[in-house]
Parts: sequence; C-alpha cells; structure tokens
Amino acid sequence: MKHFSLLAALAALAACGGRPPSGMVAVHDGWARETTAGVIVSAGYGRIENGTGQDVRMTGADTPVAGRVEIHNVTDDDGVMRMRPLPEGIDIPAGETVELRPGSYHLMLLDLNRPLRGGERIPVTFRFGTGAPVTASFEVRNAAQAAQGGGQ
Ligand SMILES: [Cu+2]
Repeated sequence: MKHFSLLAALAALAACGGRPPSGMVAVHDGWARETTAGVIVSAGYGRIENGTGQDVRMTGADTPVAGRVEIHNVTDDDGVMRMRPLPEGIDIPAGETVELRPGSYHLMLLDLNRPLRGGERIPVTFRFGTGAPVTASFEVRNAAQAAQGGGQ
C-alpha cells in the first residue's frame, strides 16, 4: 500500500506540481461516491487550488442531482470519527490547495433526486462568497474505484 501511495503522490505532483499560479481558483480531480438503491446521500471530494494572490473561502456548493450540499469535516473524538458540518465554509489561503478527501473535509450531497452510478459525471458548482463560482465535473466512483483512487 505504501508503494501505491507514493506513486499516487508522485502522479499528483506530476499533474499539478511546479505550475505557476493560475491566477484563478480551480477544482481538480473531483469525484463522488456511487449510491445504491434507496440511498439519497453521497459524498464529494477533490482539491481546491487557490491560484490567486488573495485568501478565499469556499462557502458552499450545489449540484443539480442533490437537493442541498453541506460542507463537512471529520474529527477524531476520542477514537470515534464524527462528521461535523462547517456552515462557515473552508478557508483556502492564497496560493494554497485544500484537499477534500475521505476522513477529512468533504461535501455531503443530500436529498439526491436520483441514484449516482459509477462512471457517470455530475457537475458540482463551488461558491466562494462574493467571488466567482467554479463548476467542476465530478466523476462518480464505485466502492472499488473509490478505494483505489481516492481512499486514504
Ligand atoms: Cu459528511
């Protein structure tokens, strides 16, 4: 597993490292969990890169497949992992990238109006207070794909 993690880290560096600041806020490698019949909740992940010279705050997100989207974090409460809503959003300092990943920051996609199937793509729009929103195409991953590509 260590070997694969190293490869993944190197691949991420090759994809995104060393680039000059884009001057924009960008969302990379967005993905969401596939749902099974009757489940109306999913989670979304990805990396939010603040390529601007100013701090920004991600204040919310929307997707047409969900009635609403919440920003959550996972905290270790004496060994019990708990999800906590972050109604204020997530600060992304100038020039930094914040990762939404399993066990950490994530989006909760709530009140899904249809199942999410592995392999399809869904648009997710991130809001940044008064700044311009950013829409990313999220790949829906089944459990095996999630474990391979996004599980930590
Ligand atoms: Cu959550």
